[in-house]
Parts: sequence; C-alpha cells; structure tokens
Amino acid sequence: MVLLGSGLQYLKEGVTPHMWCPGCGNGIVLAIIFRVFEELAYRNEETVVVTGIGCWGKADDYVVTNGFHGTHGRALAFATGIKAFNPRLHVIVLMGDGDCITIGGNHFIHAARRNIDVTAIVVNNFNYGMTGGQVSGTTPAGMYTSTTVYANPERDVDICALAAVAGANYVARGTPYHGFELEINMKEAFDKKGFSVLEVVSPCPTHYGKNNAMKTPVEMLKWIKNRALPKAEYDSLDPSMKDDYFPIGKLVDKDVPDFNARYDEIRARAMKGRTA
Ligand SMILES: Cc1ncc(C[n+]2csc(CCOP(=O)(O)OP(=O)(O)O)c2C)c(N)n1
Ligand code: SF4
Repeated sequence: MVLLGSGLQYLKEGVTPHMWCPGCGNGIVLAIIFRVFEELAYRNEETVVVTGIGCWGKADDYVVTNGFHGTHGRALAFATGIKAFNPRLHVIVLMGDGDCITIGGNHFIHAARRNIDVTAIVVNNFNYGMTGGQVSGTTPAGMYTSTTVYANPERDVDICALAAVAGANYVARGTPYHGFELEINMKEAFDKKGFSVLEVVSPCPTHYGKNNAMKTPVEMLKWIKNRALPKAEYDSLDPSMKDDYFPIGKLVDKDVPDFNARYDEIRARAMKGRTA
C-alpha cells in the first residue's frame, strides 16, 4: 500500500535498497521529487526524467516515469531536444555539479540563454562523487579532494549566479537539511515556464566529508546547514563575511517567454508569409 502524500507510487518496484552511501543527500532529494510529482499530479506518460552520469545521475533507475540516461555533461542537450520536439512533456533534468557545471557548463549556459522549459535539479556535493571524489568546478578554493590533496587552488563557480546571469526564469537553492523549504522551491521550479534551476547543496560524506576532516555524515550535514542562510539574512551580511555562507531559497523569478513560445510565434509568422 502506498501512503498518499509520500509520492512512493513514483518509486520503481524492486530497486531498493538504493546504491547511494549512508548519509548521502541524494535519497532525500529523490524523495522530495516524488512528493512534488504527486502534489502536481504528474502522469508517468507525460513526465521524463533525464540524467547524465554520476551518483545523482543514477536517480533515473528508481523512477517509474519515462527516463533517459544520457552521457556525462550532456543531459541538458538531450532534455532540450525532448522538450523542443514535444512541449507537452514535463522534462526534469537531474545532474551532479560535475555533470552540470564542470564538463557540462556550456550546455548549462545555453539552456538558460535559450530559456528552454525544463527544470534542472543540480545536486552540488562539491566533488565528483561516483569516480572517487576528484575536484570539480564547484569545489571551494582551499578545500581538499582526492586530486587536490594539498588544497584546491581554483575558485568555485556559483551555479545559481551563473544561471541567473545566463537568463534562467527561476533560480533557487536549498539543502537536504531544509527539506520543507526545498519542497516549496522545487514545486515552484516545476511549475515555472522557462528554464528553472534548483541547486541542492548536498553531502557526499564518503569523499568530500572524509577528505575535509568531517568524520561522520552528520558532521558533513551540519557543515552545510551552518553555511546556509535565508537570502535576506545573507544579503545583510558584511561583504567580508559572505564567502563563508551561501543564500538559500528563491533567488530569481521571472516570466520571460520560453523557447517553445517564441519558436511557435516565429513559425506562425513564417507560415502566414508563405501562404499570403
Ligand atoms: C565524457 C566522460 N568523462 C568522464 C566520465 C567519468 N565520470 C563518470 S561520473 C563522473 C563524475 C560525476 O560527478 P558529478 O557529476 O558531480 O556527480 P556525483 O557522482 O557527484 O553525483 C565522471 C568524471 C564519463 N563517464 N564521461
Ligand atoms: S560517493 Fe558521495 S555522492 Fe556518491 S553515493 Fe556516496 S556519498 Fe553519495
């Protein structure tokens, strides 16, 4: 029996226990996705979950909706094709920070610029979890990974700031610790027409936590929780303190016409010109 409100009807049968490590944030994020699917009454045949490669990229193994498991860094390219061809589908793209920003950064910029009507849920655990905890484009400077054992000399990309400046209609950030807020922002992201991005700052205790002297999954989750501030509180910080924190909640909410709306308008004009 599936409890109403749990969203468990979207979980494939016979696939648990899942492959993620104890204390990983991925399971919490997937459970919230299922609840939001239920709240929005998404039907399996009109929903497509698109992934690339990585621990979070395995999420499509667990869903009963349509799934598309693509190649590393290219999930948004596949999702763009799916949505452009069939605008009636709900297209949800699940990517790790490596998938989305490090190898896939160029697709991310262009999906936002194009304002394609898909929702990207980016689980940012600050490293390449699946392949052993290597440095990623979102690893903060000075932190340790398996390939920066004397500390990362590079600066990190702010996923939300990049999405905003590139033209996304909706941008929000959350953490698995702030589950209720995450659910609200996820529902807004799914509902929004145009490109929407939800970054989830999430624990990878197995690699990032261990490499940075966080001995348990709880320590890693607390490390994230202590850095997350509601946007208004973050904005009021002295600039010298901002590097130690990140804002959570809704960051951008616009209604610029999405790619398919603009494409339809241009096509209608072109067809009229032809028959005139
Ligand atoms: C083109 C290509 N390059 C590299 C790899 C190897 N690879 C698989 S998963 C992965 C990193 C995944 O990291 P991330 O996207 O952050 O997801 P996570 O595992 O942390 O959830 C890499 C480098 C690959 N599969 N394809
Ligand atoms: S390696 Fe990290 S990201 Fe991958 S399942 Fe384990 S804790 Fe999660």
